[in-house]
Amino acid sequence: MSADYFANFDTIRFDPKSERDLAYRVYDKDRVVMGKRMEDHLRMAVCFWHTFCWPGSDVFGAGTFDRPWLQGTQDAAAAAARREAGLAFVEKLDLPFYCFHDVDVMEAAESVADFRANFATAVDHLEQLQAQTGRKLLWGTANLFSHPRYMAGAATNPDPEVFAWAALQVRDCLDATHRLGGANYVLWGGREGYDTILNTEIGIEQDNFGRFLSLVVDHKHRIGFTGTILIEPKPHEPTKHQYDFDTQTVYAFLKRYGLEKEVKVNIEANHATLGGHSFEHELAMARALGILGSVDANRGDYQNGWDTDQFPNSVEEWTLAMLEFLRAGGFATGGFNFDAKVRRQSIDAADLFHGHIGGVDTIAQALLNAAAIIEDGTLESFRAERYAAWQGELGKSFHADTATLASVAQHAVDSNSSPAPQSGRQEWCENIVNRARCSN
Ligand code: XUL
Ligand code: CO
Repeated sequence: MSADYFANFDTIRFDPKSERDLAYRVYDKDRVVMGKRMEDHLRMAVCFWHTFCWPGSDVFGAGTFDRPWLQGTQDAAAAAARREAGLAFVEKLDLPFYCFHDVDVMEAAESVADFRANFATAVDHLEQLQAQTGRKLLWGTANLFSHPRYMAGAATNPDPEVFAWAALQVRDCLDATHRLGGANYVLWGGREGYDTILNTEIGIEQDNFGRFLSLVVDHKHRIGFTGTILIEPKPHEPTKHQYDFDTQTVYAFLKRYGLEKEVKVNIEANHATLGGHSFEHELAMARALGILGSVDANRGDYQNGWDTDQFPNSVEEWTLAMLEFLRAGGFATGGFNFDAKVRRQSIDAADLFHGHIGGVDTIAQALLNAAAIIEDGTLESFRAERYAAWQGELGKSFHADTATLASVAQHAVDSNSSPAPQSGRQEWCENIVNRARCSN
């Protein structure tokens, strides 16, 4: 029984004075922060793909992990073992949620009939396991990028037959997510992009992508799914140029196809940094645009340019992100999903715990720091004060329907003076953030 793989591990609990490694030192799920329990703020999830499907392989070498559910071929027994191990692990971590791709939880199948039958078996089993373990589904998603049929994209494939296969997978996976009580449904455009413009018609691909997303949203309403549809931006990898480059690009795409009220973003920390942004920039942009949905929690590596999907471990960086998160009002249906994997040499069962415990405590500490900064109010007052003139008579008059470029320009002519420069006080702001580290 693969669930027994974790039999020697106790459930991970909050125990700040523990002498053992396997305890949360900060994450106290019942602690109330800014009026909400930590567990309800953070809504953390374990992902299937990195933790239960990836064997520890890289482009130079084979898998290094010796896990019972990775033994043998991609058969039904291995898939069932993965499902059991997955839910058992989430329960041991005492986290509320998990996430999956359709292919993560089922055995491989080539024909449509086999694919659907295998996935249906997996969903039945997951439903039982959810009831047994009390764990919930944060989001489901269809893998539209691993199978060779998707090598030239799914919804953006030049071949409509591939578009139909993608529709089949998303329809079935959205139905399954609905049945399992999932809180969201994610679309990461794995190969929705291009490698060379020499063979690519961007206009046709964009229209097909927009059409696909409209059909997904329509299906959501047809089946009565009340969760949120999320797009996960990423600038490149696997394709050279991914269409869902970043939050701002996704918003423009949603606007163009009239979907900006229907779809939000699932922001991934490492995708933000690959796009040349900071993680907090992407969160701030999503907040400004009103489309912050959920977060894939991980980090990249400063010395290389690919998606290393490491566990979050910088409280300093995450404090900046959590400020934006709290200002946005936190999650409605989203959560923090550990889209992160232990390193290839971290082969022990304990390493899976260390990775997740470290990530959970990093985010929990950042939440405490950000809450302390916001509750203290100094930084928030400064920010409000900086823009206060826009609430005054002058600022409002520039937004009045009667204002024209000429009337606004006339104000400068009439006042005939230079605006008084104001310090942006960046270093002082940074000091306020650093001070919060010592206060809780
Ligand atoms: C890929 C990635 C995916 C999505 C789900 O970079 O982040 O795992 O989160 O398809
Ligand atoms: Co992700």
